[in-house]
Amino acid sequence: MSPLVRRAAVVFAAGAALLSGFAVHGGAQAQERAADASASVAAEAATLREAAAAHGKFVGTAVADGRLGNSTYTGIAGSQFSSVTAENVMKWESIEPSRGSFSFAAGDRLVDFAQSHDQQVWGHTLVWHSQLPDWVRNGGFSPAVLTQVMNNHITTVMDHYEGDVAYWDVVNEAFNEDGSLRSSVFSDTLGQGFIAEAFRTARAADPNAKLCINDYNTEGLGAKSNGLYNLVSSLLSQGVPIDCVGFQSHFILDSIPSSLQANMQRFADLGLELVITELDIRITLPADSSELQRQGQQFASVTNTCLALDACKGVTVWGFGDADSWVPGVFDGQGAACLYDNNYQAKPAFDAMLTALGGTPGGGDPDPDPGDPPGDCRATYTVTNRWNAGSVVQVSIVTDSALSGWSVTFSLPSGRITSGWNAAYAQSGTSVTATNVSYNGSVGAGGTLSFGFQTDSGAQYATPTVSLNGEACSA
Ligand code: G2I
Repeated sequence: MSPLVRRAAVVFAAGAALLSGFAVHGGAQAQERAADASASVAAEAATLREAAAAHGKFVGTAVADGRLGNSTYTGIAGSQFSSVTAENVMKWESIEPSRGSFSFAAGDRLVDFAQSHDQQVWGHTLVWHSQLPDWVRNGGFSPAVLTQVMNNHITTVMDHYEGDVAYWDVVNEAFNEDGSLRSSVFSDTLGQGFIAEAFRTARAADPNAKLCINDYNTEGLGAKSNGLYNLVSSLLSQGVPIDCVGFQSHFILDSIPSSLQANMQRFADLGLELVITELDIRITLPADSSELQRQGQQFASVTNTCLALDACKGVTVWGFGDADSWVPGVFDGQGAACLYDNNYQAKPAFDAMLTALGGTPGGGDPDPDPGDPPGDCRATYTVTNRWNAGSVVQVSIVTDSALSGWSVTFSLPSGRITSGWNAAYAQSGTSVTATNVSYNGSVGAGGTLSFGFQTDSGAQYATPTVSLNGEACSA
């Protein structure tokens, strides 16, 4: 999409925000009408983004570039979220892998995805000690040259995405746990002044983008958040253009800081916008159902904290599917940190977050695919493995309507099901009925259900018609 068209999309989003602000501030009657309208929208909302929009907030997700070809993934990313953050592709090592040579293709893919789904783009991240190419980290640059290298990176990237990216994490993870400044090529060479320099350069590059400082373990009151608070207060008093603070919120089950709201409030009192930028809640595996329920309550409580603060503009989760999460790769034996499970089935956390936003799990029917009649479904029936006396089949169905409980029927012309997963199976002659199990019965509108099984036959046969709750799905 051309930069001009992209710019128009952001201007439109800003206009919509202004309009809703006007309604809320336009006198008591208008205020009541707006509140009524919000309440009824939220009551019917079956998606996170609709429910959040009724409060004037966004709900975002990190997006993994490598998943943009997976339609289950893009279906959820596009329908549930109103903001997207590049999980990796806008980081320095991806965008300027060698000095002065910029590679925007992957970031542009995300911007195009966002624009085709009416989403905001959150830029992540300009100045960070990690995922920083060696030519910067070990470049041995003098302070003057490193300043020029940093400013050139900020300016070139922000110019490219000007009008497309609403918020930038300008400086990421600058603090140690004790609240002191982290050692990095930037702080070691330029001192703390690199932070003010980065923000001033960013403001000049794109005066309309909101500029944020983002960190982890700064969510509750404590030494690290004190360090951040003191620095941000002092920079603001010097006129450094900082607009917002990102609280990453990579939490551990049962350890959400009790001072989250009090801490966020003191930053709000500085006049800043606040955002939960990378929420996930990890569990020691395997997660049992009581842990998954508690995880849901904790996603809801973080969401409620954002709802309680006018300054909090939104909540972004760091990926929505457990299969895509960074957690298991970094914390041995931990995972299940997201809203959806490994098969993109909504977990209790999804329902809890939606409910906290005032939406109704399984409610409403905001047909995500308006070309199709409501209630429509599309099925994929894939034989993933076949040998002389056996086969493995995976079935996935995208449903336009929300489901609370499902039953899928098809015929298996040859052989019998010997084992299966993610459904309960009954077979009578050639007819098979697969029914949801306890954890995957509720599927939001636009969501996907999937299950699989093994048979004792290696025969080849044409793909059968698959029906969902009595209605034949298209293939
Ligand atoms: O570590 C979790 C997040 C903490 N805050 C800043 C975020 O940017 C960070 O995200 C993670 C990504 O989720 C990972 O996907 O940042 C990691 C790098 O620090 C990302 O991991 C990297 C792997 O380490 C690389 O091996 C891999 O090549 O992802 C790269 C791209 O897939």
